[in-house]
Amino acid sequence: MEFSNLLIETVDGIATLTVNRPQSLNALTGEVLRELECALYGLELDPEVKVVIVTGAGEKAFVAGADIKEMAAMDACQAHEFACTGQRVMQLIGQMKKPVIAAVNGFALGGGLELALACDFIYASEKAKFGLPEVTLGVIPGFGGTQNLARLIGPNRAKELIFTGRMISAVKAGEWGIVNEVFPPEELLVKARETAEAIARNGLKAVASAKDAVANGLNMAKGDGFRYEASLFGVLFASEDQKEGMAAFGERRKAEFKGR
Ligand code: CO8
Repeated sequence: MEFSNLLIETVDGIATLTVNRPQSLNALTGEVLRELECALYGLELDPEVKVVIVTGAGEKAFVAGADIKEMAAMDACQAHEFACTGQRVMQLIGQMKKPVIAAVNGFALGGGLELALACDFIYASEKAKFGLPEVTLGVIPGFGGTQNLARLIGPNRAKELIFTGRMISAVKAGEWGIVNEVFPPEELLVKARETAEAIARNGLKAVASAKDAVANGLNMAKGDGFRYEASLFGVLFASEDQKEGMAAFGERRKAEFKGR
C-alpha cells in the first residue's frame, strides 16, 4: 500500500516506519494519523515483520506534535474525531503483538511525544528534545500523554512537564526514565535495529505474551497481575517455540523459533 506521509522499509523482519513530512517537522495531520493506523495494522498482520521501529524523516524532528495549522481550523466535533483517531493509533501500538521501538531523532513534542510514549520503549539521539507544550496552545495532551507519561515517570515529573510546557534534553529524558538509551545521531537507527534484531531472534510468541503481561498487568491489582502472568506462562507451553527453545537448550544448540 502507498502512503503520502509515511515511508515503510522492511529488511530481515525489521520494519522501519518513518513519518515523512519533514517540511512540517513531521507534524501529525488527520491524514497522517489515518495512514499510521492503516500502516500499523498492515505491519501487525504481515508475517514477514517481526519488530517495528518508528522514527521521523529529516534531521530535526521525530514528530513536532499534532499539526497546529490543521487543528486551528477545527470545530469541537472535528477535534473530537481527531483525538479519537490519534488515541486509536496510540492504543493500537500497545495492543500489537509485535514490539514497537521509538527511535526519536529530534523534536518529540505534544502528539509526537505521545506517539513515542505509546511505543514499547524509546531510544533517542543526543539531539532529541522532549516536551508536552499543549498548555502553551490552550489545550492539553489528547493522545494519552497525561496517562502514559504519569504512569511512566510518576505524576509529579509528568505534571511539571505538562504544566510548564517546557522541553527537556534527551539526557534528562533518560534520567527521568522516558528514554532507555541515548546515542549519537548517526548511531540511533543502527542501535535501534541491533536491538530489534536481538528481539527478533527470540520466541516471538513469548515476546508478545511478555508485552501483554506488562501492559495489562499494570492496569491490574498486583495479585491479579501475577495470576495473569501465570496463565500466559502456562499457555506458552502449548507453543512450538517453547518446545524448540527448551529442546535446543538441552541439545546445546541455538533455538530456531518459528513464532508458533
Ligand atoms: N504543527 C504544524 N506545523 C508545525 C508544527 C506543528 N506541530 N511544528 C512545526 N511546524 C512547522 C512550522 O510551522 C514550520 O513551517 P513553515 O516553515 O511553513 O512556517 C516548520 O514546521 C519548521 O518549524 P519552525 O520554523 O518553527 O522550526 P524551529 O526550529 O524554529 O522550531 C519547534 C522548532 C520548536 C519544534 C517549533 O516548530 C514548535 O514549537 N513547533 C510546535 C510544537 C508544539 O507545540 N507541538 C504540540 C502541538 S499540540 C499537540 O501535539 C496536541 C496533541 C493532542 C491532540 C489531541 C486531539 C485534539
